[in-house]
Amino acid sequence: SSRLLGKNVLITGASSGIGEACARHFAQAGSNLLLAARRKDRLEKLKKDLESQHPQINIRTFELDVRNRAKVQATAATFGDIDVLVNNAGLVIGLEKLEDITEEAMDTMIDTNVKGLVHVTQAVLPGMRARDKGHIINIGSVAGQQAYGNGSIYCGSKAAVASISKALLFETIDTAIRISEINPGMVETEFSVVRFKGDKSKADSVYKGVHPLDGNDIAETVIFVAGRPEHVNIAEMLVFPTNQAAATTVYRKP
Ligand code: NDP
Ligand code: 8X3
Repeated sequence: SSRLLGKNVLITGASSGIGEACARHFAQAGSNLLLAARRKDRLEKLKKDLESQHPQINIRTFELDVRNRAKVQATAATFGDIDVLVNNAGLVIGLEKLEDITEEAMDTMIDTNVKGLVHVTQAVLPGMRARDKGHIINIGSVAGQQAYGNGSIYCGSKAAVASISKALLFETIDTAIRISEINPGMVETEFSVVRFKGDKSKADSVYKGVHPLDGNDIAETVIFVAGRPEHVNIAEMLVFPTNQAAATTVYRKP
């Protein structure tokens, strides 16, 4: 959409999967990019690639762990005006019963998916409010709407994202700021590789017999949501692969 031309778009978790795909799609739309993640080398590679394809846009990269509140605030001070924030950084660790989840895994999920999203939002929203302009797009999950066994903390973290998104609708009701939540179902990214700590065959088995979404499928919805006219806010979206009906209900071709 030409509405995205020249917009300054901050994407967290831009080094892989959905975030990387969003970077590619916003670049295609002529937006300037602020790309954040822990793996700076990946971001640099992506920046080089996108700059060669879209020489007119401005791309900056930020090595940023969203869990680090002080670093988020210090880094955000250098951002300038953000038009669109895509809160995408997130992860799941393991697939275990609640009583078997380690404190480290619990902290990693909550600190990243919930507190990290809040840190970045707190760093960016005041500027949007001052300019009465801006759009925050949170990547939630079907897991935030439907809990499943062995997913308690992850599902809870995404339910928190849903609640935070909804609360923000109220808190920005008298402004031109838009708050959107996109809830993907099964997307094949590095998500399952991270979940199973690098066990690629375990990760592959998640997608066996189904045609999952890929990062581009979600990036297309993000671009659609971001590209609506200013008086239109897509507050919520649930996006499944065709053969998915619920968080853990997918049809697998035998
Ligand atoms: P990937 O693992 O491919 O990407 C996750 C991204 O998050 C990476 O760029 C990673 O970058 C970044 N990230 C993780 N931890 C941090 C951190 N502490 N600080 C900054 N960045 C971080 O998975 P997806 O693309 O699938 O995940 C993106 C979002 O989509 C997540 O919020 C996930 O929960 C959500 N989602 C995914 C679904 C799926 O089936 N794949 C379904 C529904 C929602 P780096 O490691 O370089 O920091
Ligand atoms: C990711 C989808 O079902 O693996 O949010 O939790 S699921």
